[in-house]
Amino acid sequence: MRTLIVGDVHGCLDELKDIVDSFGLVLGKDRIFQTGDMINRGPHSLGSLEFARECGIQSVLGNHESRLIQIWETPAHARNPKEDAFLKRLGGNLEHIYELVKNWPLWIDDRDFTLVHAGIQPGKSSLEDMDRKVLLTVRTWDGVGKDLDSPKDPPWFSCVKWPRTVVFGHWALGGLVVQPGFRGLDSGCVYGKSLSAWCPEEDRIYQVAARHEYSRLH
Ligand SMILES: [Mn+2]
Repeated sequence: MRTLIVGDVHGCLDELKDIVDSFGLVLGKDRIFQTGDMINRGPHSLGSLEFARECGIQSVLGNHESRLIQIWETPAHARNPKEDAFLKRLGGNLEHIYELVKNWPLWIDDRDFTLVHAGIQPGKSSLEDMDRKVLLTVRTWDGVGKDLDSPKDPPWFSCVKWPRTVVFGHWALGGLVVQPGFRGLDSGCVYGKSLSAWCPEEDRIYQVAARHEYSRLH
């Protein structure tokens, strides 16, 4: 049995298939996880979710899935234009997408790793005590958790001690992170860079090139 944890897919179905192939996933034997943000920005949100279900991929919730859930649960007449635009970008079948992501957990705590979308909260020793917004969106740590993305502050993972390897995504600009105790797997596939994954048993990074620049990094 091997394990593969795949970074932020963002609708890049072809690259998701490529990385599963390059790993040589054995269905029914190997385990496969994903860092969240499976949907949006790229071309195949629903296709990626359906493929993920076929392969038994277990995902944590990303900020994009969390936003979809929040908007979908808002009555249509109460949605603002930004929220409507967000739904439109997902390309239809929204009820189906919603059903597929609504029960994803905020974290998966395994014997060998802790999987979260963005990061874990410095100063807390229990995942239950952490702020949902931090788990879903943190990049940098200002000491209190007010500004979670300031270039003046250090990355959250330089402020954290954790008993297992923390595996996360969400920071395409920061790129792949391979440090003792931390694996950051968002290497910007949807921005035309690459899709990355980590196998804990082999301690090996798998990577496939993006076939296109689907979205602009800003
Ligand atoms: Mn994200």
